[in-house]
Amino acid sequence: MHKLNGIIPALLTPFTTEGNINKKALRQLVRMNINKGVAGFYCGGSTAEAFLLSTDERKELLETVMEEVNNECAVIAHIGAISQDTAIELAKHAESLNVDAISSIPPFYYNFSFNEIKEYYYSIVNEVSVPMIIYNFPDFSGVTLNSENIGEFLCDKRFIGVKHTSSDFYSLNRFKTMYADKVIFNGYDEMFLSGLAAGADGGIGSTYNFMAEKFIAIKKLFEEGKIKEAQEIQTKVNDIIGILKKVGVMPGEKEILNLMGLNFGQCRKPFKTISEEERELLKAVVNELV
Ligand code: MN9
Repeated sequence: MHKLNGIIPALLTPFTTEGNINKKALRQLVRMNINKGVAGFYCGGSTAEAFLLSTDERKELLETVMEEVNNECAVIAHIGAISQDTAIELAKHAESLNVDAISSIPPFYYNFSFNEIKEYYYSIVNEVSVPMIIYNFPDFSGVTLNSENIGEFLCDKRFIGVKHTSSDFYSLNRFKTMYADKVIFNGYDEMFLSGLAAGADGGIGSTYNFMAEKFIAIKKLFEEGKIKEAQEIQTKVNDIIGILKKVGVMPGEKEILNLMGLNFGQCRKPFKTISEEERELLKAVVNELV
């Protein structure tokens, strides 16, 4: 198994003008990031528009990424779905491709009880032998997994970590303190350094798609104790994330990749289309990055 404690882009999904997955562009993005030295990829998550893709498209996405990665770094496959059966189907598919780990958001929308959420996760790990990373993202899923809930999973060796997309760093610190051997990922890129300070082993993020080198540098500086320098890069990164939040994070990220010469197209509807004015703002970001 590859080491997971590093910078892991949560891959965006490129679409052709006809609206199909653009495999060539996806391979280019993967290659660009392997060359930058990322620890691996998170495939098929929120950033990939997972819940706007069909089950077959989610499989196609992972197959393409696995082919291009060719065992050069880790791949974590997000297999989460509101339907337990679909999640199991995707988990089996991911296992057949030899991914390093699977990951899942808790089942959402129906306000499932914690017992139902446990049933969901255990039904998946009982069907496959690939380890699971819990994806805790209360802002989007509407489901909050507290440290007690997370503990109920992490005490089982099949659950190897948590992707924590939350500004609740107290909880992150508790997970890491109680389960030191598990891998804890920071989820919000704008708080990466804060996540490291709370005990995160690495990060999984969407802005890593086009500026992984900045986060690799923050992590290195943090480990060397150069906090002021790490903070300076985090602030620069946050200026860019501020612009993305203004124009719409995922449509903005795709436009940045388009401007960098990768053909990422647009997000699926109902995501917005970037306006000419917004494109100008993003051009300034790209000019600063290269
Ligand atoms: O994977 C990402 N979350 C989503 C985590 O895309 C929904 C983050 O990388 C954020 O996009 C990023 C901007 O808020 O931190």
